[in-house]
Amino acid sequence: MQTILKGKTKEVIINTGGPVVIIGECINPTRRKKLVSTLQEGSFDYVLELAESQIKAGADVLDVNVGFPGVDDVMLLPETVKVLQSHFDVPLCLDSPNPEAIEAALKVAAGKCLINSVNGEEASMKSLLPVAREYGAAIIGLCMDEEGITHDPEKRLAVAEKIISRAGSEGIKPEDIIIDPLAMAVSADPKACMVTLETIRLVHNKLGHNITQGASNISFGLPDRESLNAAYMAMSIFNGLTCPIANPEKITAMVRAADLVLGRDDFAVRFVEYFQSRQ
Ligand code: THG
Repeated sequence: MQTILKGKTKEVIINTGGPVVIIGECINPTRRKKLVSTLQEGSFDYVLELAESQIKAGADVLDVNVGFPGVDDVMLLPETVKVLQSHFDVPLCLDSPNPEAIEAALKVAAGKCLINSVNGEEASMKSLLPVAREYGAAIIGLCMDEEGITHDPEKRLAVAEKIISRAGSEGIKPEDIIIDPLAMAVSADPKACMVTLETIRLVHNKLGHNITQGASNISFGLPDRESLNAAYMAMSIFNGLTCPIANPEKITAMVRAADLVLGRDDFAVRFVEYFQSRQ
């Protein structure tokens, strides 16, 4: 299955058979005070810096989250999208819990965006699926609903199936739905990673959809997050993860290595190119 996203002109194809597509996570106020302060001053310079450095480091798509307390992201998200698209051609992943901000951003965005995210709750599906359909956007479907986040992979699969079926009846094609099995902190729950890895395997084998997840979620509260994230990411890719949301500075080398190991990089062309670009 292929999910196609577009910037102004550039197409990015996410294929369930790989290679892995990287969604850069860094335009996000979590732990980035400078992003909040510069945006509060009305400056997009730092957003543009984050975009450029992530693209250089291997990001194929950029996640854009500008939500923080006291901000009106119904105004700020579309403004940020316009500024980013006037400088860069990569497709954007619009990351906001506010459906109005998502819609306002889609109104001004060129190409084909990814909505981050829709979940299995009635209110979420009802407000966002018609918007996705109207603007021709793809969606990320989170494996959670009114019952919360289950620890049973089969139940997470069932939530994914519910979102896919409901989206289908709203006129959204299966290939435009990327499933997020929900990566959670392993410090808080020793089984957290295994539940998600099994969900990835089930979604990949039974539904055949593209799969994303926040790559650094699992390591919250632990030292040496990079090693932990890399181990988890490699196993996730083997099970069917195709488009992680991650810091490209920290993940691209490992992703190129995983694609090579999995026979998706003939003669190690991309692996070597990336290595050389970092010298
Ligand atoms: N699924 C979906 N969307 C998501 C997430 C998900 N969006 C948000 C989040 N999870 C993914 N994005 C981030 C962004 C920033 C950080 C973590 C996840 C973060 N970064 C630290 C920093 O910048 O200091 C450290 C991370 C690092 O650089 O290694 O806190 O799960 N659909």
